[in-house]
Amino acid sequence: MSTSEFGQLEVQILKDIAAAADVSSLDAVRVAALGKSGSVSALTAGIAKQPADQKKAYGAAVNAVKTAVQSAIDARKAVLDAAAVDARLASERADVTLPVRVGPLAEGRIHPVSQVFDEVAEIFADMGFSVAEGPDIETDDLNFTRLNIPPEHPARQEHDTFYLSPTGEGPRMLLRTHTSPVQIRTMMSQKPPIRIIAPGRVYRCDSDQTHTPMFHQIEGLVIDEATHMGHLKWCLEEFCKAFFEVDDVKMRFRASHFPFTEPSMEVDIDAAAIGKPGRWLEILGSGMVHPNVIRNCGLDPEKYQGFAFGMGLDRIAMLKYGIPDLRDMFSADLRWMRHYGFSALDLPTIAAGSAG
Ligand code: 2NL
Repeated sequence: MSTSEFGQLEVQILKDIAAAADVSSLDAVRVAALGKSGSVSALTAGIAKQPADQKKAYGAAVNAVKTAVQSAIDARKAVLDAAAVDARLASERADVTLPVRVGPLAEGRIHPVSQVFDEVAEIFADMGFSVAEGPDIETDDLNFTRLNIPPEHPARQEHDTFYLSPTGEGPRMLLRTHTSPVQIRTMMSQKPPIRIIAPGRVYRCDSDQTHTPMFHQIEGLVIDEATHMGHLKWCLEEFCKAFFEVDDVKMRFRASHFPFTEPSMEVDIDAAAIGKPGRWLEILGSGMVHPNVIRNCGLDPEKYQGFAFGMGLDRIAMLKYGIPDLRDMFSADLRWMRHYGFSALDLPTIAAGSAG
């Protein structure tokens, strides 16, 4: 073929490219032109047969055809790909308002403790708190000593601690009796301001109608340079209103004692919040972090103060959702889960609370 005939070939191939209606027919055109025995590849093979003085011009003409064909293919492929995506989007559109189909997603349930944790985390996230976590197996130092509970302190007995067998190496370990060690770790490793909640499993050797050897706690900690009790009261009041989904909640702060806070307060709410007016319900313990605890974590108590609180997640789940017996929470009874569990698709929000 002479170079004057290249134009015709190119026009024909470009027509075929334009006519290709889908990616596979475009690919057939590509193979017929640029494939091993394609029409354009045949021209490349012809370069060697040209007289020496025409080789260069012939080669350049072949390359021009090749480039034109390749770029036309690329352009057509982009158009066809985009059309294929549009077609998929049109045909695979999901109607998210349809009810969930029967199947695992409709059958499965979120445990009330998980549900309540998600609700609490959402409420505190809105007030600028982040979630901190730590190990279930802790040292005596982080679980007790740094919290202003030295060895031989009577509070240690009240905690009914599970100790691990000594290994002969390092300090004797225990199962944490509260999530406070998470806050201790945070104070030891981060510079204030600190605003965290620490949820998790805690362990105490105690078992009856209202106690299980493992239960869930959520503690909160705020450390800054001018934090006072007004902040604590506002924060807990906002939490109670949001959690129990009421516009107003009557609260009572009762003087109490914890080694790690001074002063310490237990907080009760009027049970009107759960539809049973006239009774007080204890929902959490709180206080201003003891200066010794701040000092024990390497911070200067003259510069930093803050507040902390702790509550039983299982307990507030029972109060909010009318669950009668704590022990059923951990019995893995599917009938119980069907009754008290939540659908995976009911996401908790501040506006809607549990939503169902
Ligand atoms: C309760 C009482 C409380 C705390 C927990 C705390 C943690 C640090 C420093 C100071 Cl690192 N305090 N935690 C404070 C007051 C009460 O929990 O009755 N929980 C179920």
